[in-house]
Amino acid sequence: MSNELLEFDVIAEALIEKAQKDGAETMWDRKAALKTQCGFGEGGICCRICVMGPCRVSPSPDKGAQRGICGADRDTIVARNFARMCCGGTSAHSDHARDIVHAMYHSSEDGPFKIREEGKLRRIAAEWGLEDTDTKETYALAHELAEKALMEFGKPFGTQNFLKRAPKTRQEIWERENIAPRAIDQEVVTLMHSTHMGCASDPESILRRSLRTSMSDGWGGSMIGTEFSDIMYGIPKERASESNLGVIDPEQVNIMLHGHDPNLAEMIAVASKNPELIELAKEQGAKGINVVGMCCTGNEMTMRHGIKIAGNFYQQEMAIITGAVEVAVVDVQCIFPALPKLAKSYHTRFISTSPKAKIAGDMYIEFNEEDPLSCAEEVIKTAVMNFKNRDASKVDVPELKAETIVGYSVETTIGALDRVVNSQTDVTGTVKPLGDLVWAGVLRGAAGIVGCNNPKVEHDYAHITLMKELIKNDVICVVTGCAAQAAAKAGLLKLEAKELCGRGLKEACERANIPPVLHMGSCVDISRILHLVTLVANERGVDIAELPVVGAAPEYMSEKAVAIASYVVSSGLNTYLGVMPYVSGSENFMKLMTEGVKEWTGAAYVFESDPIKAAELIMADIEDKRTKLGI
Ligand code: BF8
Ligand code: SF4
Repeated sequence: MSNELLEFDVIAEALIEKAQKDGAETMWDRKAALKTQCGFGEGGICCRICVMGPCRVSPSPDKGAQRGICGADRDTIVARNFARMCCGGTSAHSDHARDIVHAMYHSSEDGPFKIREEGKLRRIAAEWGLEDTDTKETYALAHELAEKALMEFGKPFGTQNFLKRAPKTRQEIWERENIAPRAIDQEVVTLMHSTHMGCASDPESILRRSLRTSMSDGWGGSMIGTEFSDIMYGIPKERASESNLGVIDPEQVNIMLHGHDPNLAEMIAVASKNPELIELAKEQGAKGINVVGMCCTGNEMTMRHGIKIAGNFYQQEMAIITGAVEVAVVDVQCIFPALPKLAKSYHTRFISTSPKAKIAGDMYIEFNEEDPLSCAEEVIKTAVMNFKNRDASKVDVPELKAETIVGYSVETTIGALDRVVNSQTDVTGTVKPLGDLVWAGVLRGAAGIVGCNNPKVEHDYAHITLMKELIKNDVICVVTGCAAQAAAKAGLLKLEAKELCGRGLKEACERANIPPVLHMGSCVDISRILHLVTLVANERGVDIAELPVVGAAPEYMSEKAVAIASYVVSSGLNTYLGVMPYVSGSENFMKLMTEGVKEWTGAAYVFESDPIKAAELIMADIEDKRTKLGI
């Protein structure tokens, strides 16, 4: 099958042809079967919030039905649908975080969940106002901090603890605009309530509440997910890895980890080193056990262990189509329900592990926090024993893979920045060198480029084109999620990528010995970007909205990305979306998103599907910010 949306991806076409030969169905077959997608859904003007509907209203104010049966007009319907996407995204990130906190609550000296970063544990405990953080026994403190973190989901009073990191000006804006998020569960529940039939109909109020709910993701759930994962599993450090389907090794037992939550993945990483299981693999004729990552689990694992990245969202099917994956094991989020059926076209066993994401047609091995290693060992044993079932005639692994450097947590990035200063005379261990580079104009600014793949967009093209345009113009890029994996595959996470940069960024990369595009982790790790930007704003004594920094999601598809865009805008950064969310049916709501919100937060959503044009807009935005700062 030839598909113009794949031209940028040099190995996809061959694998899709292979799938057809193997009688396996892919997302492209399903996309074709769907024919034209629904225009009402696309515009966000179909309401099925109550059972008097569904009510599809006209996108035009001049003809057709103007209101649903209850009287909701297109502005209300679009706003409510948008709000519910923010709820979905916030729930996903935050419930992930809750699982991490639960694991920390179960941590112990001799159990499978341990505290690896005692310093960070003590720092965050102090930041959150716990007592005796210097002296308390490690696990007693970890349990106390975990309990406090669980309260962030349901505390009856107060706002999210991490908001205090932000510049004072930003905190005042959040208070003034009533978008400072309270308990995470409360924000989601209250917005679901607001958008129930017969509740809020004022689009402006619904958008404000959507921002507040999304804020409970960015500065709540996601930030907790990142920081607590670091405490338990380690702060990511600079390290080498490889990326693309070529990391699947036909001579080894291949286990593809897919999903998001590092709890399961970490246990699999541990269990895959069990000498008995490695021996068992050898007895089956394999050279060893090869764990590879897909999507955000891949990001978590490459950031902390250098585990190789098999691919991003859109490649989850491709990996199985190689015919060399013994087990695809998943936890939550971004997992195609199509995978069990696809796996049956090959020898692959598809294993789900989370009761929250029980997938029809799976083999189910529940991940139990109280005995996590047994699930991991069973997964690996299943993979090892499945090696002999491979059909050699169906094995075809593309050779393509790219070297990559990963691991830019905030801490590691600050460490790298220390290389550009004179450690004898200058302050080290801060973001000051980054601020200096931006203020001096060596770097014009920075862009956080994040998000998914979407078959509405040529695979990886928008990510890579935007990144290349920006680095050419001396804008340093920080990336997470599937955007980071796109960058990795395209070679943008290598030191050599400096050759694609403008003079200033090239020089900065040489002095700091970093690539121009920095992998900051999974999608919850966008909180690392928020944190870094916050540190720079605080160091310079300005608000986040004043910095020459933008957010972008060129190929996003998920509700999580909608929540992300909303908390990034609320944090003061203009956010460039390459795919239209379902809001085009309401001009008024679009105007609120692109203009109105600017008056509240100092930033707005920008819709631009062409990455070249988006880059031009971003450069103009960055230069405008610089002028206003007088730099
Ligand atoms: O949280 S970028 S496709 S994998 S949603 Fe999913 Fe999108 Fe990838 Fe991670 Ni994020
Ligand atoms: Fe129709 Fe109103 Fe019910 Fe929505 S809430 S389905 S617009 S009647």
